[in-house]
Amino acid sequence: MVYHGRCIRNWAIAFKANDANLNPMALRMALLAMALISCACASPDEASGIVLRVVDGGTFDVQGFGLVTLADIDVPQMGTIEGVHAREYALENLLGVQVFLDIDNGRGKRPDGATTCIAYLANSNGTPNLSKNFNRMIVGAGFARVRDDPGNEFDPAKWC
Ligand SMILES: [Ca+2]
Repeated sequence: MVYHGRCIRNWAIAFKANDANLNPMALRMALLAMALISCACASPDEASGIVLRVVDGGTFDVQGFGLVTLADIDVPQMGTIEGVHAREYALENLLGVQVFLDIDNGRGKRPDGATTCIAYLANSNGTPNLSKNFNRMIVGAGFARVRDDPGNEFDPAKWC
């Protein structure tokens, strides 16, 4: 919830800076700044590690961190053909690669030991790639669907 507050403050600053000469170009720049700031408000650097094991399309093990469950998505269960396909998509994109995690800080681990997160893939230089939000990617690829859990700190409507 903290980063939402920071977003609002940053937006206010962006608008204030353009108050003096509000014209269509300035407005467009302000809107662009808002879009960029909105993406920057994610916290992809709370944890990072290599994915060692993929349990299913929405659950995997990260080296040095533990079990991750992806926030706000509904993934078909293993034992169904859809579940197998979702896991295959996760295997192709996650196994053996570095991920950056935005952790749901409001809750601890689930009873099964998994931590609710948004996972970002890495840029080629090893920094988090905010345009590669894996929660959004697996939905976009058709292997899962959005199911917002209002009890966590994330809002799928704001995914980059
Ligand atoms: Ca967080």
